[in-house]
Amino acid sequence: VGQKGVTVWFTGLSGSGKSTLACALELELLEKGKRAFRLDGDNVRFGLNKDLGFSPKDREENIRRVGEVAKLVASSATTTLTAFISPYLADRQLARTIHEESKIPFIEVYVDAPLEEVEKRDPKGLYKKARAGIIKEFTGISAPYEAPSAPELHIKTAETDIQGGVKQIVEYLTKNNLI
Ligand code: GGZ
Repeated sequence: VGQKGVTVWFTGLSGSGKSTLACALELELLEKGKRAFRLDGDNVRFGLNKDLGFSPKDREENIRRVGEVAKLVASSATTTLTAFISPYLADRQLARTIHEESKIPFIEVYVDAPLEEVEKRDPKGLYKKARAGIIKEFTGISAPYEAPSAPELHIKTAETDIQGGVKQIVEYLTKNNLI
C-alpha cells in the first residue's frame, strides 16, 4: 500500500510552534522517503495571498484558499502540512468540508500554548506591539482565537519538545494508515 494523500492542519496562536512543528514533521517525512509539502504564512501571505490582511473577512479568505490548495496538493498522494493561526472555527470547518467533499483525510492539530507563554516568548516582538496598539486585530490580544473542541491531535508545546510533538503526529498518521 503506497502513501495516500492527507492534510495535516495546524492551528494555534502566533508563537505557539505551528511552523516549527510543521517544518520538523516535513523533514522527518522526507527523511522517511515520504512526499511532504508545507504551506505557511511565509510562502503564502507574501505570494498567493498578498492581497489579504487580518480582518475577519481576509482571514476567512486566507484560510479558504489555503484549504483549496492543500486539498489539491494532498490529492496527489502527498502529505500536506498547513501552519496558519486559522482562529475561526467556521473557517477551519470550511477547510475540513473542502477536504471531505474530495474524500481527502483532514487531520486538525491544535498547537496549544497558553497566551501567557507565547507572550513571554514573543520572538518577533509582535505581542508587545499588539499590546501597545501598534498592530491592530492581533490574535489573542485584540482579535479572537477560537480553540478547537475536538481536534484529531492536541499538542501542548509548553510541555512537549519538538521531537515529542513530531512523534505524536507520525504515530497518529501511521496508526491510521495515512502515510
Ligand atoms: C495575527 C498577525 C497579525 C495579526 C501579522 N494577527 O508569528 P507570525 O507573525 O510569523 O505569525 C503570524 C502571522 C499569522 O498569519 P496567518 O495567515 O497564520 O493568520 S490567519 O490564519 O489568522 O489568517 C504573525 C503575523 O502573521 N501577523 N499581523 N493582526 N497574526
